[in-house]
Amino acid sequence: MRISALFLLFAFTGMPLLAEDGHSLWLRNKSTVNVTVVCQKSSPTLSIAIDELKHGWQGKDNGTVVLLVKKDKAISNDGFRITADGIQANTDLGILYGVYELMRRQQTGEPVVSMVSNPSYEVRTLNHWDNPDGTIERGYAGYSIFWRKGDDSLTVTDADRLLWKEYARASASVGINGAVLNNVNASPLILTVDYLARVKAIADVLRPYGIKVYLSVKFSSPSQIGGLKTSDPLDPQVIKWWQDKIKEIYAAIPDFGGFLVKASSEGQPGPQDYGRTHADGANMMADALKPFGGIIMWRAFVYSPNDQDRAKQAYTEFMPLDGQFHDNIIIQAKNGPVDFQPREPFSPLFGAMKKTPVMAELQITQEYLGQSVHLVFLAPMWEECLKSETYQEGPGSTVARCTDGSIYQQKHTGIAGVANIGLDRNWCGHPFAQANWYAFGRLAWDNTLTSDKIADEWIKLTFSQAPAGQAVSTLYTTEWSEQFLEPVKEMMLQSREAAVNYMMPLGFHHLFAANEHYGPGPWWAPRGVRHDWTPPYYHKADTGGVGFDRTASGSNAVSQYHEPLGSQFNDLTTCPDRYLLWFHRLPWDYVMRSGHTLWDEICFHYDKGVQQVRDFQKTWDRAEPYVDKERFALVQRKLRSQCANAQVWKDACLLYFQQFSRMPFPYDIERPVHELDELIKADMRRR
Ligand code: GCW
Repeated sequence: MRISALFLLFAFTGMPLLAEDGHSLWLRNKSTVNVTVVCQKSSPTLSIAIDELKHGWQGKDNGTVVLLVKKDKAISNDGFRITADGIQANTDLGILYGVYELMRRQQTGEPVVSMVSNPSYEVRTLNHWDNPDGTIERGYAGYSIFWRKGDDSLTVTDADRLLWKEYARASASVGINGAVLNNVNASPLILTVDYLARVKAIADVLRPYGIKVYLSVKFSSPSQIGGLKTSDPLDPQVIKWWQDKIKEIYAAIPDFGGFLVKASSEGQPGPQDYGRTHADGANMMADALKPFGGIIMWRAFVYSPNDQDRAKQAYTEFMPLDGQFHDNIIIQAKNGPVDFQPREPFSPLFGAMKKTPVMAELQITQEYLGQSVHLVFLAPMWEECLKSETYQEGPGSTVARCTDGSIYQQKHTGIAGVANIGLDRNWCGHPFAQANWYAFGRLAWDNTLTSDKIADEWIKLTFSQAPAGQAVSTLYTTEWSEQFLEPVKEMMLQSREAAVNYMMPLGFHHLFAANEHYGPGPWWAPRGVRHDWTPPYYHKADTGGVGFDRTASGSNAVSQYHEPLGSQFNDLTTCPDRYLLWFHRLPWDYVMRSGHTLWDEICFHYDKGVQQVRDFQKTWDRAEPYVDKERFALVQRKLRSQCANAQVWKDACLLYFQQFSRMPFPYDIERPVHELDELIKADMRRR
């Protein structure tokens, strides 16, 4: 069977499948189909657009494309229009985006029709949590592409420039237009002369691709590197220090984007150290950036080990400040109220801050979703968040519409993704993790896209290659679709729910082993450790039951959601199962809508999660004839590890919780294969 399929493919394409290290991402198709490009203007960005067309054109042989930069009111910002003749846009960058759209349509076999496309958000930015020494916080694909260790770490080489260019191209091809070059846990070093010289070099390479650079800054920089006694945002010398620093940056990088700030959060310095508010701190920096057109993205990821439910704290702290932020500030809030868990309800700040733009921060790097080992396609998670109904301005007030300017008058709109990119040859560690970079860009451009469409595009672009002189879309035969595209797409679309099932179903959250956030650690709660950093704080399991009571009689986090949502979450009969233990604490024998007890339902979910990964293994094995050897083998290996880890998750959680439920496993689930003691010991040994 395998041999004949391989033979068929060989016979069909007329060439063997090529060796593939994954470096070309979704940009693999090169063409020898001729095209004439007519463009009256010239610029570095337009040269890229022309070059892309010449090398990737998959339309009619000897076709002609006209690129026209011309004002058109229907086109906004970076948008474009595809016409029968070619592409029209207000800006050169709009043309480049139009070229990528046109080519994506050709390469995926989607009809090229007349259309206008405008991005959902103005700022579509990657946040790199890269440190000046080249390490990456929560990075699982090697060291930083921007920074490195060593004496000559700041020397810019041709190899650096090439890599940055490839990165910029890939990002631009999906519409990303910003890059925050360093970790939000920022080193003050980044604002020193030598580092700024490298920032300028990066900006110069990224510029023609329309990618603006931004920096994360440490709030205490004036006292740490400026020789000042304080970093109080209301101190005139501090204000002057920031103004001078910003002037210095813009002298080198005239289109610098602005700052991303993590302040008064997880031990980072901030305005609260000086008795000032987030608004005082953000406004001071924003005012200094304003004359240059820069913006501040101020993070709302704040919580302290106090008596208030962690899930409530960002809202409690930021809502009273609504209306106080200057107009070049966007509040950047993680998708959920806690911290990038496999599943969270949306952050109640979306839509609630009506006088302040709020942007979603999504995490592309899979800190809590199996890192670069598990195959987890994240578009369904982001789609779930973006399409969540907030009811803030009546039905239809989805998170997407509350953040993209459709509902509120906002001077700026944005969306951020914490990047999963490193020096690994395939950029993201796992071939399928590339799909998450791709998906982030596509959703940032169009927040109404479905995960299904994004997966479809990505698979076609990533796993098929046009034979010389032939359009790639001719490869998409019924056989290819049925045997490869559809099953692999199905696997991707199910993968996030599978991870939720084997890690944290039914509203469980933060059951992770400490620090590394990969394996399970529901037991982990040593004395002296902040309670809000331990899993028992979140699951609260004992013989009486399990779950976090966030109802009106508990922490009342439900009250932060607009009606009717607050009541829906509060009421057991209307709270969706997927958020059950997020909002409710229930006895183990509580009878679910399904008729099962809560305990049985928990068992079924964990069991199902493992089964799903086993099915992914089979799906992938069947895909072998359609994939190059290298990527096939790598994904196969990773699925094996994912499966082993899913089994560990299931066994650890079920055996741990069984100590409290004191109920047997339902007979129709597979039994655990590990001992709880063994798993706990192994977890402790890793610390
Ligand atoms: O999820 C937590 C991570 C930290 C991260 C922090 C944040 C950059 O474990 O590594 O720090 O969130 O988002 O600030």
